[in-house]
Amino acid sequence: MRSLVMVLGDQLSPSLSALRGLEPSTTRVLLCEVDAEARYAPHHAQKLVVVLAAMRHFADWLRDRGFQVDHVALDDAGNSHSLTGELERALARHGPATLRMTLPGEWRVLQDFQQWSERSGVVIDWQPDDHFLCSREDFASWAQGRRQLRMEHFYRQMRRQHRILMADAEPEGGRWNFDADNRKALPPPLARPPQARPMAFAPDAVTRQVMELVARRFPDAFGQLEGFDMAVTTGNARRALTHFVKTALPWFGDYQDAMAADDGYLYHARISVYLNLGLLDPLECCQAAEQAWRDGAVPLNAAEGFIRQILGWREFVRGIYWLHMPEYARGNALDAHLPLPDFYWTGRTGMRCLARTVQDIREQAYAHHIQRLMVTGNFALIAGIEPRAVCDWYLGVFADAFEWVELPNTLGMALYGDGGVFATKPYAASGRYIERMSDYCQGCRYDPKQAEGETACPFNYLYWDFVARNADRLRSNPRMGLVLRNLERQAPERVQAMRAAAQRARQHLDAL
Ligand code: DLZ
Ligand code: SF4
Repeated sequence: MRSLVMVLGDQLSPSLSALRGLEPSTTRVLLCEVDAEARYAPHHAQKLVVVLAAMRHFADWLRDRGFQVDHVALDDAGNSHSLTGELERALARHGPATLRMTLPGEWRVLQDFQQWSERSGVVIDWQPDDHFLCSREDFASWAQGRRQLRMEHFYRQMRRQHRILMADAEPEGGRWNFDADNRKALPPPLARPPQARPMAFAPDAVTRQVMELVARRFPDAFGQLEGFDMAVTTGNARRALTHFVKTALPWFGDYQDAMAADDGYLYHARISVYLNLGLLDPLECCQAAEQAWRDGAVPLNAAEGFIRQILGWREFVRGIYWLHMPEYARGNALDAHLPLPDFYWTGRTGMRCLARTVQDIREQAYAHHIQRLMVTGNFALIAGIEPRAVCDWYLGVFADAFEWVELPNTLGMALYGDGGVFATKPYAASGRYIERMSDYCQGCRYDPKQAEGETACPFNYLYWDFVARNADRLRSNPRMGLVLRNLERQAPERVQAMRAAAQRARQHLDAL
């Protein structure tokens, strides 16, 4: 046997760089299920299932193509339960001439392998991480010399470079970004376009076995295991993409920022988990949306909005992550120190927006970006929860969360913990935003129009307390000028009352 290739749990691509050009019959591929990866974050039971089931299917796919495969299962006797421990055991078993890997997505994992390589003297032939369209090096050169890194500028370059939604040198439709069209409030149920749930897949035999394993080995894992319906193969992930383009993409743009108490998906795709595991390729997703627009099946604001998430945001957050790690993870620019309330796990709170969102997450290991940014993220920001605790939660509870995407989005965008590397201002909002964009407030114990008194919406007084608490820090930011002036225009007694309510609430967040 000539080559050993180690494939990690989020590298499950048929076109993986580490496998390219190798002769299957003389290549052994190592995949291993280990406790260290299952336990480094408080993973949702369904996240464990999707990763492990997709790994097992990928091992079968490789065998069918003639590769020799070592798949180490969680229950295997002798499993050392760490990635480098399993690599060492495989090297001892096979003594290969070369060892190849695709660069990992997470800094922590790369660090472990590099330290192991130095200690052991074994050279790893690293291949580029081709789950992304922009390499780390290309992002670093784009970023060099720029004072502020703006997604919009990066995105335009990516559109040009990959020729997506372009009419020669100009963007299709004459604009790069149709975001202004993509903030429609949610219509009442009967006036909504037809419900378009992501394609659901009944667990196959491999997945059912993994579900049984997860139930047995991780009985205390967060979230509900029943109801698991994600794709675990590239074939099914592609079916889910096609289904999304047909059934939901036409409305994805319009209602991208809307939230519904009875529908945790609305017109979102739920393909992020497939992309991040390597089951789908980012370019094929962008091309599918572009083709649907060229065929006249979806409006341009929908196709562009969807493409921007993948070609723009996804690549940009990953670029920021590698540019700033490891210091990035320690950011706490707003000096926030409260512990994470228990209701982030239990959903037990009178705040209906939060209770419903946590319920969605418990049931499906998913919430869409506005729930993540403006409900769970916004609350943590304005209440002043410690970024580390919030980041651990985000990393665990969402099936699509890996640190390269989770950290910039949570610490940077939602919590402003990086002091403005990622976002131009804190994404803080009062209950009025949630009221406008959702139907959560109907039937909530609190009143989104009140900022004082027994039934005042906590988002309102926490928001004004957040602005007042951080006024000195935010004064130098021109984008905060209007908000600070609005604070100063309010009667001092009203501000005082809201701040007192916020202080009381912040001592007992779980009582809300
Ligand atoms: C997330 C995850 C889990 C739960 N389990 C495994 C595993 O058992 N084996 C493995 O190779 N990878 C797993 N992963 C994904 C890794 O954590 C992932 O490769 C790193 O996060 C690098 O991005
Ligand atoms: Fe959330 Fe406030 Fe609306 Fe209740 S009233 S659902 S707490 S925003």
